Amino acid sequence: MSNESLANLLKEERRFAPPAELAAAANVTAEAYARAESDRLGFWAEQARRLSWAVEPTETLDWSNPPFAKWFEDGKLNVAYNCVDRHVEAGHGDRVAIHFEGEPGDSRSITYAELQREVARAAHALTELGVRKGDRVAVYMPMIPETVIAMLACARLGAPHSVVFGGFSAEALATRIYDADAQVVITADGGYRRGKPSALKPAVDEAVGRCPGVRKVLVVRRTGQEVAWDDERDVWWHEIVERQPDAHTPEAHDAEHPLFILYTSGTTGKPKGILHTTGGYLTQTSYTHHAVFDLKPETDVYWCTADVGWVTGHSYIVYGPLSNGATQVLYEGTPDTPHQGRWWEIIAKYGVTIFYTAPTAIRACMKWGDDIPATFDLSSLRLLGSVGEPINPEAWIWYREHIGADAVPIVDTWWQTETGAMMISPLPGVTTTKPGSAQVPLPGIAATVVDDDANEVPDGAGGYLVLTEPWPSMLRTIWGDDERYKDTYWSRFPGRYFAGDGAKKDEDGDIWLLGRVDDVMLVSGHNISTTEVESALVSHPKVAEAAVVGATDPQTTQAICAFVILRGSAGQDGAEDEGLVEELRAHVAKALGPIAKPKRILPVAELPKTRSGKIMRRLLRDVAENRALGDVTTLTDSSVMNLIQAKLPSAG
Ligand code: 6R9
Repeated sequence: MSNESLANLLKEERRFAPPAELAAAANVTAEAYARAESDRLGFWAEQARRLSWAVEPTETLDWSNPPFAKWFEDGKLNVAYNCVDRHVEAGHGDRVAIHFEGEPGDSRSITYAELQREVARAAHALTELGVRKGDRVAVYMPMIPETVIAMLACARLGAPHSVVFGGFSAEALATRIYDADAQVVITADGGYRRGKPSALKPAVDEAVGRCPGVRKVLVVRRTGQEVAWDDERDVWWHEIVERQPDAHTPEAHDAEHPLFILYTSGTTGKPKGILHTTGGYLTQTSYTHHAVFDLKPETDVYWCTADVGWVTGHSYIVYGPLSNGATQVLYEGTPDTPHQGRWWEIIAKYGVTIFYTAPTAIRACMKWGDDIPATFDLSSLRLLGSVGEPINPEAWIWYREHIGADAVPIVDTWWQTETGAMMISPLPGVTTTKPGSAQVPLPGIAATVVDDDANEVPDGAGGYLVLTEPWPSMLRTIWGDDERYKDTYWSRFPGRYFAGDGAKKDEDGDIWLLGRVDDVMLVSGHNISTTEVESALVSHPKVAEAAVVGATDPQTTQAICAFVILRGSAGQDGAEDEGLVEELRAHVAKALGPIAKPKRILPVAELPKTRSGKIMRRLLRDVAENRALGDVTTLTDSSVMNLIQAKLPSAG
C-alpha cells in the first residue's frame, strides 16, 4: 500500500442482535471485556486455570526480550492429558469425543475413554519407534481419527508434530520434512476423496527418498490400496499400535516446550515453519473455543469442516474442542460427495449444534442452490462460524437465512496460523453482529488499525491491522529463523505485530478485514481493497464468486480486473455477453462509487484456491499482466489456471 490510506467504500447497514435465550445462558458475557481491560495479564492467568497444570505457573508473561514471548513459563502441563485423560477422570469417559464419518459412508464413534486408550497406545508405539521428547514427527494424513490420535500422541511425548496437508505434493512434503528435520513420518495408504481412494504413501516414499534423516514411516491402513513397502523403514499402524499397553503416564512438559510446527506458504520465499508452544497455545485455543462457540460440552455437537492440516484443524478440531471435552463430528470427504447435500445430511444425522466453516464453502453452497439445504432438517443448529477469508455480506446473509433459519447467530472469526487462536470475533451472547465484519478483539486481545506512519486511524478510515500486545497463543518464532520472524512480523511497525491484512474501522470502531495488503489495489491514487469490490460483485444475483486484482495500467497505475463465477444458468447462456459485463460494472459503481468500477470482467468456471479455500490472487495477477505463473504448489487444482488462461482473449 502507498501513502493513501485504504478507501472505505462499502456501507453495510444490516444488524442482528444476539438471541435472548443464548445471551441469557452464554458462557461469556460483556463483563469479560471489562475484566480483561482492567488487568489483561490477570485475565489470561485466570483463563490458564481452566486447564489442568502439573505445576501451576506463577508467572504470566515474560516480555523482557521482545518479540520473543514466554507465557506461563514456570508452569508444567501435558496437552494430551488436558484434551483426553482429565475428562475421563472427571467421569466423562462415556461421552463421545469424535463421531467419525468417512466419505464412503462408514462411520465410527469414539468415546473419551476409547480415545484415551488409543492415544496411550500410539504414544507407546512412537516410543518404540525411537521418538523422544523434542524430536519432530511429520504427519501426512487424510481426515481420519488416527490423525487426531497421532497428534495427541506426539503432544503427550513432547515430540512436536508438523502436519502437512494430505493434498500437498511429494516436493512440498519433502521441503517441510527437511526443514523441521523430522525423523519419523506418520501417514496412511490413502484416504477417500471425491468418491475414490486417493493415495498418500507414494508421495511419502518419494519425499523420504530425498530426506535421508527419516528413519521410520508409520502407515495407517485406510483404503486397503496397494502400497510399496520398505521392510526396514515402514511399519503398519495396526501392527505396532494395537499390541501396546492401553495406559500411558503423561509427562508434564514446560509451558514453553514446542507443541507443533505448521508451515504457511506466504506469497514468496520458502515456507515459514510457524512454531507454537504448550501452555499459552492451549490456554487461548481452549478459552476462545469456549467463549466464541459458547460450547456446552454435555449437550452440544460441534463440527468444524476444516482439514486438520490447516491451523483451523489444529486449534478447532484438535486442541480447542478436546480440551473443553466437546463431542464433535470429523468428516473425511468433500461437501459434494456423493451429493451436494452431504454436509446438511451429516448435520441432521448427528444433530450438530455448532458449525464452523469457510466463506469459500458457503459460496459454493450458494451456487449449488437454496433448495439443497432446504431438504434437510437443520433445526439442531444454534451457532454458525466462519473463518479463512473476509466473508462477503451476501454470503453471510445466505448462511444465516438458509443454514441458520434466519435466527442463528454467526461469528466471523479473524485469526492466522501465526496467532494460533481466534483474535477478532463477535461473542455470540454479547455482540450485535454486522454481516461481513469480525468486529471486535476478543477479551484479552489488543488490535487496531494504523496508517503508513503507524498512527492509529480514526473511526471510519482504513489502513493496516496490527496487534498491539502479546497474546498467549502467539507464534514464538519461525522454526530455525529468528531473524525472519522479527523482519516479517515486527519490523514494519516497531513494537507491534503486523498481520499483513488491510482493515478499516467503521463509525462504531468495529473492525472490517479487507484482505491481504499485498492484494490491495492502487487506482488513480486511491487504495482499494479487493474484498470490497468482490463483495459488491457477489451482491449481484448472477454472481456466485469473484476474485479481483489490480493489473498494471498506463493511465491509472493499476486497473481493476475481476474474475467472476456466474450462478446457475447465467454461466451457460451468453456468459461473456457484453450486456452482463456492463451490468456488473455498473452494479459495482453503484455500490462503491465510480472509482471502484472494474475495467475488465472475465467470467470463468473456477478460481485458483489454496487447500484451505483462499483465493490465490497473485496467480490471477500474473494472468492479468500476461506473465508466467508463479509458484502453484499450494493450489488445490492446477488445471484451473490453464482454463483461465485459455479464456483470456489477449491478456495485458
Ligand atoms: C485461520 C486462518 C490467515 C489469513 C489472515 C486473513 C485471512 C482468516 C479471516 C480472514 C477476514 C476472517 N482470514 N480469517 N480474513 N476475516 N474471519 O485462516 O489462518 O491460513 O494462516 O490465514 O486468512 O488474511 O491473515 P491462515
